[in-house]
Amino acid sequence: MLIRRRPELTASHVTPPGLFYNRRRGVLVSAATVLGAAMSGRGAGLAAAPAACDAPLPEAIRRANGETPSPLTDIAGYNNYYEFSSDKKAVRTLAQTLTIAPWTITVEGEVEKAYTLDSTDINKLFGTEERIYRLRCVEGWAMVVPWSGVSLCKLIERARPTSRARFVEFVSLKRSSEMIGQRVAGSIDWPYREGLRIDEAMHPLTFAVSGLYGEALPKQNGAPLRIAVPWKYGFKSPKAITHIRLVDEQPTTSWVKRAESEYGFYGNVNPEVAHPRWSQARENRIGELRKRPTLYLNGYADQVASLYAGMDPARLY
Ligand SMILES: Nc1nc2c(c(=O)[nH]1)N[C@H]1C(S)=C(S)[C@@H](COP(=O)(O)O)O[C@H]1N2
Ligand SMILES: [Mo]
Repeated sequence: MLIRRRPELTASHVTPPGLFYNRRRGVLVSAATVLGAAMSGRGAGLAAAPAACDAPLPEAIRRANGETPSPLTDIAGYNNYYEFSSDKKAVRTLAQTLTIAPWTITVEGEVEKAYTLDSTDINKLFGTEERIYRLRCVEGWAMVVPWSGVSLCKLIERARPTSRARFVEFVSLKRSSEMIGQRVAGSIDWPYREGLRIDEAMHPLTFAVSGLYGEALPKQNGAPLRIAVPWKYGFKSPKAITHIRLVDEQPTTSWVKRAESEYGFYGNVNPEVAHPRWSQARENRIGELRKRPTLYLNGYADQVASLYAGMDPARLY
């Protein structure tokens, strides 16, 4: 078992050098890939190029390998949502005070065409599909969740990111009049902020969620729009987002700011990297008696391990 030590982070090893977004091809490419293509004269079919936004995901991946979704009563009754409470069973009731319409989502920053939409326009513009994803909280509990929504890359592509867009920052709502947990002293520095590297955000698995079990997303699960990044611990999936900001530097995120020794920017699920206060080797799927072994990248390694080529997995907590 690896016990993690504080890494000496430098910008050069957290960001793959020379990674940029190719607007025409709709993919992220590396400078080396482009050079290789130029030298070999092959413009298409580059083995090393990351998946395009519309790359089809295998059916098994979209359906959690046929695993049975957790009951709605668990998914919508046991929640982490510190804007309301740190009591997971109280969130369901407390979150009902939130007004979710009208609600705008702004995509901005290092883009050619920033835009703002009402949350209800997202499915009209981009369509909707179901994804059954495993969700693994850093605390050690897990569920299987039938979300509906759209790949986040569709929302990002519409704004046409510039070559300076290397990270994506998500900003959740700050409205203490309706979010009583935001009035608690010593809590998170609101609003909740999260972030991804641009290639993580553009990966077709990364999902902008507007529904659950085929219905509108319950408020306690992050309505009207939350993110789901299934290979990362749950804290990397922000709820009630209002801004998606393309930025050139790695953003500061809420949990890193609150407890830098416990949470990192990556939050990749890894059974071999213990949290300073507990092991991550096993997990408790809500409703089950026996614990299950935790899977590397939460079982999505075939899809996303290549995003971290050349990086030490022990540092990606
Ligand atoms: N805005 C916001 N987003 C958040 C959180 C939060 O407190 N506030 N908690 C995170 C954590 S720790 C987890 S495990 C998941 C839980 O999602 P769920 O309640 O839908 O299962 O939401 C994440 N997104
Ligand atoms: Mo979590």
